[in-house]
Amino acid sequence: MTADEQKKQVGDAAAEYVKDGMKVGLGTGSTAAWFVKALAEKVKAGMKLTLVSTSIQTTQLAESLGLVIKDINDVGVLDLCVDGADEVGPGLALIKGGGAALLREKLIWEQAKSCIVIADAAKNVPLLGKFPLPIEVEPFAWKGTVNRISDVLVDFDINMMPKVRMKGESHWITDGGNLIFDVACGAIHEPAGLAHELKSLTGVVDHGLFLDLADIALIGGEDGVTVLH
Ligand code: ABF
Repeated sequence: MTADEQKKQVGDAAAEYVKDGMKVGLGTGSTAAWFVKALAEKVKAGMKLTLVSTSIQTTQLAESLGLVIKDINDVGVLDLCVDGADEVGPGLALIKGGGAALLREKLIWEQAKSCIVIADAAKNVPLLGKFPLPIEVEPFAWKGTVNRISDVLVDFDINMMPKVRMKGESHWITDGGNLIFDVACGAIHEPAGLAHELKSLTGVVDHGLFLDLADIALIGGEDGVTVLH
């Protein structure tokens, strides 16, 4: 199975967790897109859902499929959020943010009773860090913030400089107007400690470490979907 076939496999599988009347958060990325498409089929067949989105990109996809996206401030606690990831590590520790949607994703995850992460097999790793860690930074005085981030990284034996994400010639600005810096950590041995220290820095809005947030992971593969707890 190709990675995309696995992404569809787990997107379809996640849609089976959605029941009529649920309030559901829609994730961002190519795997989450398969989930959105599967959900659109259920809604076409009569399922009634309240939906919120983690990005402009997902909102545009959902609305193109005839789905109605509500304002997260109008819906209260969500029953479920389904989203992709860049890496799924031990204890369902995740790296997310490759799609530059980490802040809105994390906010919606925090408002959901249950979170399901969906990923192709290659995303399932024994140690986080091969995928560069995204860090969302306030644009004002960002150079000072990057220096503070670098100091924290050194404390965790990560001697790599944060690299601003570019889209063509311009700095990639997130849906919320912030910058994304990627750090090629190589390996993250203390995800909780690093997450705490990064979040404490003035100028850091958030980061791509999603810890103790996923309830289950659906991992695609030749032999079917593996459910990780
Ligand atoms: C989004 O999906 C991002 O947080 C994550 O980086 C990305 C994974 O994208 P894909 O499913 O296309 O691999 O949730």
